[in-house]
Amino acid sequence: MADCIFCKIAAGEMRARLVYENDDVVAFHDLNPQAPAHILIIPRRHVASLSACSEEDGALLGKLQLAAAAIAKENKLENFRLVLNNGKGAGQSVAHLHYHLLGGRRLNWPPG
Ligand code: DGP
Repeated sequence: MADCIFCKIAAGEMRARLVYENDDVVAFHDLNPQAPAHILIIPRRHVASLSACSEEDGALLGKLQLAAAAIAKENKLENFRLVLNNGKGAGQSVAHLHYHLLGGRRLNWPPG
C-alpha cells in the first residue's frame, strides 16, 4: 500500500534494523523500544489490522506467531510477551498488522 510505512520497510524502500524475513513475514527493531528487546513482526502483504483478517488469513497469522517464537529463541528470550494493538483506542498507530515482541526485562501484568 503506497502510504504505509511498514509496507515500505517490507519492500526495502525504507530502512529498518531487520532481524528476520521470509516470503510472508518481516521483523525489525521498533524505533521506540519499550523493552531491551522490542521487535515488530509484520506480514509482508498489507493487512490493516487483526479485525480486517478473515478465514483466509489464518495461515498467515500462524506464520507471524511462529516467527515470533523463532525470533525469541534466536535472541535467547525465554520469557517474552507478544502484543497486538487493534484499533486506535488500543494504541494501534500504524495501520499495518503487527505483533510487538517484548522481552529482556520483567513484564508486569496487567499491561496498561
Ligand atoms: P502500534 O502503536 O501498536 O501501532 O505500534 C507501532 C510501532 O511502530 C511503535 O511502537 C513505533 C513503531 N514505528 C513507527 N514507525 C516506525 C518506523 O518507521 N520504523 C520502525 N522501526 N518502527 C516504527
